[in-house]
Amino acid sequence: MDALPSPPGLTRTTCPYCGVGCGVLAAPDGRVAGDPDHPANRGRLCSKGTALGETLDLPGRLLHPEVRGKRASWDAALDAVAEGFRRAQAELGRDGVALYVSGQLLTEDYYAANKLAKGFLGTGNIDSNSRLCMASAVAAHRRAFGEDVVPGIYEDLEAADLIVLVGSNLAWCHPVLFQRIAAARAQRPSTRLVIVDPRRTSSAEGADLHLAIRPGSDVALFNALLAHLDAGGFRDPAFVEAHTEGLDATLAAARADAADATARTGLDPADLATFLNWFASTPRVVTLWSQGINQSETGTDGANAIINAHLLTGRIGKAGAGPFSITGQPNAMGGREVGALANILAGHLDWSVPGEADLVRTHWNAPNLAAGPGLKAVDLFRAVSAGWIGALWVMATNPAVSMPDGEAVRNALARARFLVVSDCMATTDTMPHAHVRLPALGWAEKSGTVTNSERVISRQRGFMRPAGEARPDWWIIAEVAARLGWGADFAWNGPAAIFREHAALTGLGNGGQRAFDISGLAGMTDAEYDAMVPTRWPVPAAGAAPARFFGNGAFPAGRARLVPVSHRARAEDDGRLTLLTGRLRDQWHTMTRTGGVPRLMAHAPEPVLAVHPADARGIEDGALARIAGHEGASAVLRLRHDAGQRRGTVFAPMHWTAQAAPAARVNGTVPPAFDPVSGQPALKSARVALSAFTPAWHGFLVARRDLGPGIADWAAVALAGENVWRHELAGAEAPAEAFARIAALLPVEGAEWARLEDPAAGLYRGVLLRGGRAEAALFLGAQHRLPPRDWLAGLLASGGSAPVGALLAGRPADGPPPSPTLCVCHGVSQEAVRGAIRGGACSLAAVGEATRAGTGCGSCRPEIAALLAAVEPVPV
Ligand SMILES: Nc1nc2c(c(=O)[nH]1)N[C@H]1C(S)=C(S)[C@@H](COP(=O)(O)OP(=O)(O)OC[C@H]3O[C@@H](n4cnc5c(=O)[nH]c(N)nc54)[C@H](O)[C@@H]3O)O[C@H]1N2
Ligand SMILES: Nc1nc2c(c(=O)[nH]1)N[C@H]1C(S)=C(S)[C@@H](COP(=O)(O)OP(=O)(O)OC[C@H]3O[C@@H](n4cnc5c(=O)[nH]c(N)nc54)[C@H](O)[C@@H]3O)O[C@H]1N2
Ligand code: SF4
Ligand SMILES: [Mo]
Repeated sequence: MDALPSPPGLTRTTCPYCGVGCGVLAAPDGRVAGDPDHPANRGRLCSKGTALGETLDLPGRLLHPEVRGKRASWDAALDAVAEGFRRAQAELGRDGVALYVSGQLLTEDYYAANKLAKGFLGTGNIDSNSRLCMASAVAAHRRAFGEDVVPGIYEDLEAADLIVLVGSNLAWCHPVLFQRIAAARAQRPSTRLVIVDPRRTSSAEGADLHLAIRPGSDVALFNALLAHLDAGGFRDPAFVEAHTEGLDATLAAARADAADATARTGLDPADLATFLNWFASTPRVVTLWSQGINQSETGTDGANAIINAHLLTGRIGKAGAGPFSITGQPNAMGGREVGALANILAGHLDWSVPGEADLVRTHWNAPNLAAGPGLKAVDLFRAVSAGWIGALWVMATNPAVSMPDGEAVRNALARARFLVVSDCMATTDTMPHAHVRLPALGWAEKSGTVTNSERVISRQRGFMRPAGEARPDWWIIAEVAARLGWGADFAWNGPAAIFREHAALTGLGNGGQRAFDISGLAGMTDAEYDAMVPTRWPVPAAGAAPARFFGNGAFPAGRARLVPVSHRARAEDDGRLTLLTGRLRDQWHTMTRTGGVPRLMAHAPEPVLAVHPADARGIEDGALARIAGHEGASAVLRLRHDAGQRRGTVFAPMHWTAQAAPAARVNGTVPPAFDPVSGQPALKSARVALSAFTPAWHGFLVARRDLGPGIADWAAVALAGENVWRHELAGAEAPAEAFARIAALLPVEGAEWARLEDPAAGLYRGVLLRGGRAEAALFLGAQHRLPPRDWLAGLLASGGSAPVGALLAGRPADGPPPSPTLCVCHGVSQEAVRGAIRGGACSLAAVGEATRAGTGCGSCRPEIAALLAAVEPVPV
């Protein structure tokens, strides 16, 4: 690809959220647009990408280093880190220290962290939050191909005649890719889309088939497929013969499962047959999978079951065909490349292959290279808790929220003898436990590379000055290394130098045995690195490389392996429900960035538990409900009846934290069970008991201050507009007492309360007025049904006024009652879209014309499609 000059005044960079890896054009004032020249998105951005400009001056940045709660100079903080690690190793030996890092680091940061841990501290104890995310896919690739390689590219999704999404809510989690698929299907309507997911997600809107599979039974489904493909003569005998091994045992295992496939998967036999026939009869098929597969005790087997079907039919390495593991974080792929997981070495090198550790040792000049793999995430935090790890360094991840067995992990962090946390934000749930806090550059400030799901390496380029004293992660690591005596080995003058060192390693001893080879980039000058265009690996030093891997059966290990896998039934007879956890459209993980953007909060302002009405134990829609799981730990969320939820399952988002809604954190309920092959935690299979949560009062407060979630027994706080916070509340005290107590927390100088009370009905409403304008609104009732909050919040944000009667009613004196925001780009409510449909708008385009909904980033289009299917037009 030729160099793309930056349009004048704009910086070409890459979105820091999901693994689609969209190119972004950023202006110095923080305005962003999709990069029309980036191959991943060709100008598109989703709701989160579109709102990036609103995350740049987030309050709450960590602005300077701190040691034991006190501001410190960089020198003092770095000295403290070095000393802490030195002491821990002196006391506990080499493996008495650990790093826990993240797919949100840039490749250069990630490489530096891994080099410090494995090369110089000499321990394998460096794991990444990718353990929670991609480990099963990595393990499956390695079992099947001998190396962790994603064969396909995004264009395959557009060239396919059948796309199967397994355990992936692409419409919300990889929205731009979903839009590419939608656009391709609009052009070629014969392209079929099948969704395999226990819930009817947004991705299922417009799909040709939704298989609401029993959780954990994907192996049985794909084994049934394999047996069907073989029995029906769809095997590619020449391909299988020449390029694979393991056929007989794999088929035997598959046939054993196939017999009972409908019982095991819980699928309708006709739907199952349709899927098997479509797959069998469509040569160009892509099977894309994500966390519904990976985050399971059988995650690696599930991924191999998918790959088996593609190997048997030779549908791999060809345009429009292949198994496709999609990555979650922006640099999940980069972390695998640099080997920052406890069980792999840098550059796709492996301890278990003779000679490969030597390549790393020599390249790094690191005689103390770790002798073998270290502790994986779950065991790593157990070791911290047990006191075996004397110093832990957490970078760019928030394990206090995102790890399973949340209570135990928080206890481990609290008990850690020496904890260093590098983050951009000052107040994550992990931060309070840190002995040393190190401020890292944020997205708009840092420079380096990331690799997306289709192996395209893109530049992130800083375009803003660092906040406070924030520094690049690689620099922080190199400075600590220098203080430990390894300055010469970490003497980089910038990310380009690190990238060159990393690229060079991938070519060492690589006569084509390792697919991951970017040694052709090792000679880049700083200027070339600065101008680097999106580049797909491999880039060998000599010769050209095709975009897809494994064309004509060229596997790195010679042959690919069909891996025999068998369905393992989950125990489901305990009267409880399976807790599926995952993501919401507009939130990113622990909300440290997206939670600060009101329009991103608007789509789902409070934590909601989706439950099939028949499983709701009589709990009403909109009431609070408790789920109790691992060791009795529980979470309380707002219950929503959702007929699209598979019976026997509930769904809760993973996003809520102690900062926003302490009682709605779900990971306490999730046990630390993991896949035995990959070590990836099973984050989607906790068993929980559902019960009503019946407080004495329910309420909400909208105010110009964040009073924090500590003001009631149950609370969820969300930014609802510029300087307006919405607090959802519930508690055990008498409603009148609660009203008085919370009202007293608000400043009243020059302001007065207008109140409406009906003690007999347990109803207390108040609006704090200053000069005729609402400062705050506090509504309490014995029932969970309360007026909508959006209108009041909007009024506070705009500084507008309204008659007191309307304020106390929580709705405008005239006009329609407010309803939740659906399209965040144009602020269009659900009700407005419903109204347009009732008025005759019968397509996405017509709704867009009538309301503008869906005409911005497009992330809400699947939800509009769902309303189009559900709402009847009113005949005129
Ligand atoms: N909006 C948004 N987008 C994101 C992120 C975010 O935080 N917010 N995070 C990014 C990251 S790091 C990741 S890893 C990806 C994750 O992307 P996805 O994997 O698409 O997201 P999840 O919501 O975790 O889970 C996907 C689906 O798996 C289903 N599922 C659960 N159990 C099973 C099962 O046994 N079988 C099958 N077939 N399906 C099952 C769930 O119902 C859920 O709908 O998203 C990335 N993109
Ligand atoms: N129940 C349940 N739990 C889950 C999941 C699930 O589906 N269900 N999914 C799992 C998955 S797939 C993932 S990926 C994890 C994600 O979980 P986490 O990684 O814990 O979540 P984030 O909120 O993304 O945390 C990233 C942190 O890094 C900081 N940060 C951002 N950029 C930088 C940087 O450049 N440098 C530094 N030093 N810091 C930075 C942010 O401020 C933030 O605090 O959650 C996992 N946990
Ligand atoms: S799909 Fe959205 S979140 Fe993902 S990289 Fe693109 S703009 Fe960013
Ligand atoms: Mo992830």
